[in-house]
Amino acid sequence: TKKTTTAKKAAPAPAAEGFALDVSVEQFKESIVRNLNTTLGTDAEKASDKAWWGATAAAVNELVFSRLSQTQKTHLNKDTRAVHYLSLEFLMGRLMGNNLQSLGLFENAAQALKELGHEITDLAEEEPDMALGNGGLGRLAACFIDSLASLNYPAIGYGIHYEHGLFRQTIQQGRQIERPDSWREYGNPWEICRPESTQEVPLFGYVETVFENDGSLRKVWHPGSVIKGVPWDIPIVGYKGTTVNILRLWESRASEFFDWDAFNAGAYKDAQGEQNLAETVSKVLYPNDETEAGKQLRLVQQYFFCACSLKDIMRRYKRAHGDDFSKYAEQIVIQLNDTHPTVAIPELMRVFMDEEGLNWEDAWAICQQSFAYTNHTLLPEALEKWPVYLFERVLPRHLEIIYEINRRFLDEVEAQWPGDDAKKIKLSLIEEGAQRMIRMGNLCVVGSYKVNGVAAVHSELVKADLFPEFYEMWPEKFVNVTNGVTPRRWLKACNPRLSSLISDTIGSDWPGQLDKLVALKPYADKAAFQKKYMQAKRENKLELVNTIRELTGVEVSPDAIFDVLIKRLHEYKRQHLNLLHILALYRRLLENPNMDFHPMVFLFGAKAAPGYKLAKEIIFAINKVADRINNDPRIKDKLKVVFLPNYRVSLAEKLIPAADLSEQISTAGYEASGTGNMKMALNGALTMGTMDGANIEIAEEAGEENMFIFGLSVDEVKETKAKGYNPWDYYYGNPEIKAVLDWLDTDYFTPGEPGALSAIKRSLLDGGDPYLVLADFESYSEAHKRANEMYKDQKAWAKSAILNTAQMGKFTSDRSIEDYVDRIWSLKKCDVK
Ligand code: B1H
Repeated sequence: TKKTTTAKKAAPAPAAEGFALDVSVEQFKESIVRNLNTTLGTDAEKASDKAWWGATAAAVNELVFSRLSQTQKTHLNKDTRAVHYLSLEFLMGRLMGNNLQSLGLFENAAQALKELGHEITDLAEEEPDMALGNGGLGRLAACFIDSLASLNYPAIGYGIHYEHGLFRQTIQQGRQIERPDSWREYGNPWEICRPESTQEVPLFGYVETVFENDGSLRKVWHPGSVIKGVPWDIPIVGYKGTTVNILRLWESRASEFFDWDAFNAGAYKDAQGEQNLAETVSKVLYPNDETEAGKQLRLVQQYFFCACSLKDIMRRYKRAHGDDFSKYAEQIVIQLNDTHPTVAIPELMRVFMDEEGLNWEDAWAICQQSFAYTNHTLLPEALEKWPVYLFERVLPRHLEIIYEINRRFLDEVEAQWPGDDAKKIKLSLIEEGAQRMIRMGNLCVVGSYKVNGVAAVHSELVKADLFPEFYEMWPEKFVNVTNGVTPRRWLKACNPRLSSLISDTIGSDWPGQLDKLVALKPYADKAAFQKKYMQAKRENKLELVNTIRELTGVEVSPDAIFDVLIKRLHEYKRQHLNLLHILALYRRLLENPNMDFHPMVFLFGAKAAPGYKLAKEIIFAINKVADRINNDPRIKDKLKVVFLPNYRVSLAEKLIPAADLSEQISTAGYEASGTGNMKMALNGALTMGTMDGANIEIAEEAGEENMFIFGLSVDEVKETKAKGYNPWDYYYGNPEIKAVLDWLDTDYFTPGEPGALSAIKRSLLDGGDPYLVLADFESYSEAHKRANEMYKDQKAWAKSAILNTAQMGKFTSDRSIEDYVDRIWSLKKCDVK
């Protein structure tokens, strides 16, 4: 029999904001209805929910656009130094809730809509996610531009205006199916097209060497094709502040250089070919999180947005300084979000030399003082390398420039290590071999004045393991900036119940000064506060129970422990470790139905890169195991497994406030930072985690006693591998491991199809278990026993959960940005009236 769950209780109306713009409920109503007529072309009688949402967005824009132009005017007049954040990904999610929060108008808007007959939470569901990113790296860029605006720093984000963001995932017969994402099929109210700032981007062709009369050489690039970049601006509204920065996304179009002659001469196909390339460049986001596909179109995407952005930066610079480039590096810092925008380095060299007439030394000095590079991963398969022949075809002039950078750099290596050719081979920007490759990471380190990792342990590994010789050459280049998340989206907006409780208890300054949360510490063992805190969690869980039912048909109980594992599917993130442990629990419960065990719901959300076979097999296995367990009456609902399809920002916002346990179980040394770990701890989930990435710093802040830490450390992982790890030892040494792996070979979970789940077993045994899943299994299982035991003591659990929330202040992206400012950017705040 299915339990009937309580209907969802409405979240309490948060207290009105002291900093709110002076827009009354009545004025909001007037604006929404007016926009329904004048912007949406409909009226209150016949408008769809989508139209109501659009009208509300338009009403918000009326308040945003004036601040936007005020900010831009102020930045221009004050001629301030600004950061230019170049990223192939910005995972923005939905914007309505956040923009309203930032303006302090969420309550008034909600009230206005209510009086017009609508729930703001329902209308918000009409907004498609802006999913222009894969995972953590793209979401980090989104949190950072939020913080930059909130802290009143002059900043601009540059990226690509993909027509299709990350694919939509559906699950059919347990398998992932990819469908195109069409986030702006019916228009997007948040973006403004700026055709007046269109740029031209050359591609292909050849380089001519011109001998000047004075004996000097000049290089002339004769491109084979030119495409247009049209910018779309998304206003980024700072919290409370008056700053509205922009995110500028480039869309590719066929240029006027489109070959009309060929077209008219009947070569319709060739002309069309050019048009096609031009319109393909910004068509779709590559979905290969942390693996390089090495495709020409990807290189063209990278160059396209870097060239457009540098031209845009140059136009603005020249407006203030003309052709005097002596202030370029003073005014401009360009942050490279991983190596994806590396080609900006040779492009800026090309612009300075070939277009502005600077000599090499002057151009290089400016470049080297303008770029900074963030490394986000040590995974070898993610370290970008481009075949030399591709560069030669697409960007012939840039290849020459890279060769010259390399020649001069190798002279420096020679000076440092005379006669040491091994060092040169290792450090060269070019990897020799059957297929010569350009090493983009090396180019970044050479061309940047700072290189940073994204969590303390990761930054140490960047120095010790990834770039040790570079670190020896330039120790002062390497710094750490630990990641953070914006508490506006990841607590205030997504968890109104907990947010109100916090504000009622310690005041409402915390979203802008997250370390104020420490004031909650004295409440951690107060019974009355614990009760309210756990009540908020329970109501969030009740709401999620409904979402789970709607999305999957699975019925789960809010009394169970909600265990949440949400992130891209990767072997190193070890979703299969969780799955094997679920199988072990299932087996234990079948063998001993009266086992002392608090019921658990295991929630998964994950997209697999479409070409990543094993990742897709793991999704299939989770779904098959879920089917079997959820429908096994012997288990009496003590165990539920749910795979939520199409994990994305807006789904994360529903899962995170309802999580009891946060699964952060990567092999130590592989997760550069993680940011979901911060979001869940902030919302009061206890971390079940390895000592990896930012988990280590979360443990420092929250206290190890308020987490469930397990598994090998970074050093132990290295030692284990060095000694020659053999997964078969664990298979034969631990009967439970053997039993669950052998289970996968049967047809227990895939009736009539024995072996349908064997790929996982094979990778862990024959494949050598590269991420030490079996080595960490027992320790993981023990940590889960501790968690299950602790949950029975609701007071102890509540105390730990509260202490997690109270001690997450460090992980606001505002702190990350201040660290970037202090250690890398040297920006000054710029107040906007
Ligand atoms: C991270 C990536 C990434 N690291 C290549 N590297 C991509 C690499 O499309 N590609 O080619 C896409 C993404 N993403 C993540 O960055 C790390 O794994 C996380 O640990 C980290 O928290 C996040 C933000 O720093």
